Amino acid sequence: MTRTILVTGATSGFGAATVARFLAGGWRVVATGRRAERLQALVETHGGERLHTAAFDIRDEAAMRVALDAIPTDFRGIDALVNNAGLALGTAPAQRADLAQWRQMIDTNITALVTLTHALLPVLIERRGAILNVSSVAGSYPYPGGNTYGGTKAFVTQFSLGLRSDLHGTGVRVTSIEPGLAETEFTLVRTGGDQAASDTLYAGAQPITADDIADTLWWLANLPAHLNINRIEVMPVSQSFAGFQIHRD
Ligand code: NDP
Ligand code: 8X3
Repeated sequence: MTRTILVTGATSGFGAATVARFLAGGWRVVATGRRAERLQALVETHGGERLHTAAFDIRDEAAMRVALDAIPTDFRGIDALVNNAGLALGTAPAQRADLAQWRQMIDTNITALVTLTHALLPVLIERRGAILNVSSVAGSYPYPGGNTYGGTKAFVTQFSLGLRSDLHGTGVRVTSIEPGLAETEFTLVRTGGDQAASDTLYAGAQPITADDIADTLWWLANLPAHLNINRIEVMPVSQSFAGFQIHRD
């Protein structure tokens, strides 16, 4: 039986690679994001037989519900939800941060994620499906300028664990995927389009690729039905931990 996955944030980075991975593996895919031209490009690349796209801003609950209602019958039996759409905005310390950017991160990374999850829980329970939430190492390890972004990802991880608890006995799997340094459009978005800053961050570091995360999601979605990976933290070998900072008078 052909299985179906819904991937948010499918226009770029992890999401676009995940669409390609699951289509190559024979799944049906519902791909969402704001940039309609990027979604159209996915259809041109992969064909539309097993791919349905829906362009909407995930912060717009009404638009989300219209898009869900418009999913064609063949794609409605969703077996896996990849909550991937998200972003970091800015690296300023809290005392100099832009409140509008904080709100956008909360609206996208938290509010939209829980809204979509809530809407799809009935079908995911009916199909004993999987919820794969893209969190971040930023949810576990604080760093200067990570403030609200890290807070949103801590929420994603804890929400995932709470879902596991609530969904006990339903057969639904839930995983918090926590990547570290990964080269996508993430830093371009975070810096407001500073390509040089993005290139500098990743230069020589051999960061995680979008395909690495797509492969991880593929592995998670295809595990034997009796196994659940609660959390998975993924870093490039080039990234590790550093110490606390100490201020002295
Ligand atoms: P990209 O910027 O390449 O992709 C982000 C995706 O999110 C895009 O498809 C974008 O689509 C979508 N998105 C953002 N805002 C909205 C919105 N309001 N409505 C709908 N879609 C939206 O970054 P990544 O692929 O790296 O990021 C994917 C996820 O991975 C994010 O949740 C990010 O926080 C997380 N992550 C990233 C890491 C990294 O280092 N790259 C590490 C750890 C986690 P569009 O703009 O078309 O709407
Ligand atoms: C992205 C990873 O370390 O840039 O979530 O916050 S980090």
